[in-house]
Amino acid sequence: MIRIAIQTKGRLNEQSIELLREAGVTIKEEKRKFLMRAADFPVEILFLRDDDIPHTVAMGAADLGIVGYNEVVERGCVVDVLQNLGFGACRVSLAVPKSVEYTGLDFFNGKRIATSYPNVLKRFFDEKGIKAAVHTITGSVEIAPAAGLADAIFDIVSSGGTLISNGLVEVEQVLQSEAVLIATPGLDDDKMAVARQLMSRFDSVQKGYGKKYLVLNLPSSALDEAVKILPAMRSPTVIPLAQSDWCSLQTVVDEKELWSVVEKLKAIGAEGILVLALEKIVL
Ligand code: PRT
Ligand code: ZN
Repeated sequence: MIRIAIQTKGRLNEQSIELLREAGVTIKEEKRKFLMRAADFPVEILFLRDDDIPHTVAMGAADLGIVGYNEVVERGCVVDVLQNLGFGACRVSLAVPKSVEYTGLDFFNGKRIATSYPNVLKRFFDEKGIKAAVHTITGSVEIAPAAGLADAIFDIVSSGGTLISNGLVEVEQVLQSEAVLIATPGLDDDKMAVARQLMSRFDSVQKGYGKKYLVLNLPSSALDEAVKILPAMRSPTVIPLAQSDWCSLQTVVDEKELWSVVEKLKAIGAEGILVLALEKIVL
């Protein structure tokens, strides 16, 4: 039995549960407890505040954890980061009021900076030789400059909307983050085998993120051109149709390229184009 800690509620909770579910680890949602056994895989799920996950995994009270990389770095706990999980992307950045003239890192010398990530910030300032007063605030860091509590902030940014609505401008990106799978250092062989199995399943789920399955009919004469348009994993699957000069083509397409690919295929005579959801890619 392996124990994996995930966030109880908050931004990473739903996607952590969803990733586990897609990897074949399901928990009965209706009666959520602090510690739950998965129905179909030798895993126990421990629900914690994200702040507590790195420490819990470092001391071995949970074998694995799903948490933002920013929390791992901030807590400074000794854990192994096994895998990036492809969700919860954000950055931890310095931001200043848009009214000030920002001329570079020297700006922060002698300034007061509000943050919930004091350790990451102090380390960054030490590396850069900046002497600033770092004030730790839990909660709404972005209101600190307007409230006269700080000259600048160091906080998580994702879309940037929160900064804009508080009259702040992002000036330095210090740490890139996303949800990661962490492990207690030196897991025994049995637990590591389960961890590897989970990692391989997570990998398959992630490979399916942002991908679509495309099925279409095409005049056989346009096949060579279609193959050039399609960025298939190896090469598209081609199936002959009853009408001898036509074929059916199946392939995986990145969602970002979907419309441009579809339009190019239509231009060379493709018909009956189906775009289907793709769940996992097992390589
Ligand atoms: O209760 P608990 O302690 O477990 O949760 P929490 O409130 O400390 O964390 P939570 O749930 O807000 O975030 C969990 C993790 O999600 C973070 O540690 C990050 O790894 C990740 N993440 C990804 C984010 C964001 N994106 C994000 N946008 N965490 C917070 N934000 C906040 C940010 O603090 C700021 O207030 O969103 C605002 C900025 O967002 P934009 O889109 O306006 O730029
Ligand atoms: Zn937290």
